[in-house]
Amino acid sequence: IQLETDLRKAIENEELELFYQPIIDLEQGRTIAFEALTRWHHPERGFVSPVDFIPLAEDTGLILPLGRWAMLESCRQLRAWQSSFAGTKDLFVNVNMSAVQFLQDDIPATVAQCLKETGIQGRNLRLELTESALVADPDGAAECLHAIKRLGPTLALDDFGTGYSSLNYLNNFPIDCIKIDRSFVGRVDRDDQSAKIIRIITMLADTLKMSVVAEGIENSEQHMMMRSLGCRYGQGFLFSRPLPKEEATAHLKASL
Ligand code: G
Ligand code: G
Ligand code: MN
Ligand code: NA
Repeated sequence: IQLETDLRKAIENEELELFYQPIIDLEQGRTIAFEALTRWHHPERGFVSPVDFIPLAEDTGLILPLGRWAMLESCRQLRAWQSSFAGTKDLFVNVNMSAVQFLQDDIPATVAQCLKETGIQGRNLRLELTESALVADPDGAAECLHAIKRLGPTLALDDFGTGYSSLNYLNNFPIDCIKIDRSFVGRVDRDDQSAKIIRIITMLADTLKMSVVAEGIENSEQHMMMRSLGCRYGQGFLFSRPLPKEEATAHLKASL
């Protein structure tokens, strides 16, 4: 309960902060996007992990203001980068969306508001969702995703491989990108079976004209393996941890 009160205040007082993890083109080495990840520095408890406060936010409805804040702040940051640096026209920012937001918020309206307020192009925003956002109300979700896409943003299916990974999802929803969960990527250098599964996923994505991002690349063997298995993009500690905005800005400057 105390934590809930504190989280409510943290959202109101903007005590939350976004960190940004670079997403890399594995062939060219360029940073093509940043994934925005929310961080909370609690005044007494110190750093509280999103693994703890995101479920709390979902249970209490606080995920709505938190999610709106995260999207707006990501768009503002992208706008700042685009104003500061040439060659950032195609850079985009990935924002995580929770299933609860799909059920309770009017996401297309939130997206439209963020685009209007910051002036960024819709195509420079990518929303990450998990299968759980689609299961409860598939028809409602499909309608919502199409409404989002009409505004320009693209959609990534996060943690792919961990849920039911029903191929129906790829068929019935307008998904642009598959993010292969780090549980596969983390053992691709040791486990032939994981490599085979990843190969099937990249072939499937190619056929469906979706892009693929490998999550959690931690060493150069994994990097090389993912490339050779047909995965064009990746993120992970090998390239960079999630960075506070000043460091992300320095990273971007160096990678342009
Ligand atoms: O940043 P870290 O890897 O510790 O994140 C842990 C989990 O919290 C991940 O599943 C991530 O997607 C989720 N997460 C981080 N920031 C946000 C956010 O702003 N919104 C939502 N819905 N999830 C987030
Ligand atoms: O669920 P989602 O994919 O949004 O989770 C993102 C989480 O993965 C963040 O908490 C981020 O800190 C974490 N992460 C990013 N890169 C790596 C990595 O290379 N290794 C590990 N173990 N975690 C990572
Ligand atoms: Mn994610
Ligand atoms: Na993930």
